[in-house]
Amino acid sequence: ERLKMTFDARAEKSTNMMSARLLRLMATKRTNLCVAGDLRSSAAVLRLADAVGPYICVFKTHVDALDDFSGQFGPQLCEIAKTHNFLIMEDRKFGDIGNTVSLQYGAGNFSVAAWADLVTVHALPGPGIIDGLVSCLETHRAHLKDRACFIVAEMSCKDALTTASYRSEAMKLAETRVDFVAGVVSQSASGIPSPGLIQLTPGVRAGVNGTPQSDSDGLGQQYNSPRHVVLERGADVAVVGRGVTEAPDSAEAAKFYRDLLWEAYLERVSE
Ligand code: 5BU
Repeated sequence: ERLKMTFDARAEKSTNMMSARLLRLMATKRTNLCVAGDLRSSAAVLRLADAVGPYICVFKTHVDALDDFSGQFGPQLCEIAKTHNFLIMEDRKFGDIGNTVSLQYGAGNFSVAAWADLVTVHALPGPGIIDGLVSCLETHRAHLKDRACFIVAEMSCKDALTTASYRSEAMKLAETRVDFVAGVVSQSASGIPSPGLIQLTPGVRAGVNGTPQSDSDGLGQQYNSPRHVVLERGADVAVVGRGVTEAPDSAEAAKFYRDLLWEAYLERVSE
């Protein structure tokens, strides 16, 4: 069964080069933590990536929320990713027709395809959105082999419209396009069709130093504990944003989350 398999064993079953690469990275580095670097300045995001780098498998960005994005951001983040051995995910949540996402992915100010190993994609437009992203990589003739996406099958926020039937259609889309799909963003493992697909789960926060576990942020985000998302909801990679960025010491916090998440993973695959 998928959830009982080790990341290494699942990498063997993987049909996508990037999911295999990420699963092996997680197994080797012994971390299933993704930190969401949702800060306002490029320098602050780069500083954060460098500080949490030793403890993460993926660093997740929202570059359209930066006050001072410049063309140097991507290459600088790639340098830090190389030093600490993690992948970069731009959480762009593409959601348009193929032609438009192809432009948004490869061009514009952000040139996401040039520096982000992974991107997130809404399932809403159907298979054409994957075709659009792949065609962008084909025309640029670069990165065809070292890029992949995660399909947003289910959102973490309260009253999200990602219903059970939407979720199951999104899973089908993931399965039919494993050439470019490395995994799904989801709050549970139900219906994930293949052991090679990676479940990324945001909405994770723990009570630190005796402070109580918060279960929401006042704007619809819903939080679960690291242990709960890995053991009860099937998270392979857990995303922690403010749990790390609002902590007094982000490296300490990342280490704390890494330990809790990895321990939960070991418990899940043990026996
Ligand atoms: P937080 O600070 O841990 O709440 O940040 C969560 C991050 O994950 C943030 O960057 C969101 O944009 C992202 N996210 C999410 O919270 N829920 C979802 O369903 C998806 C992405 Br998809």
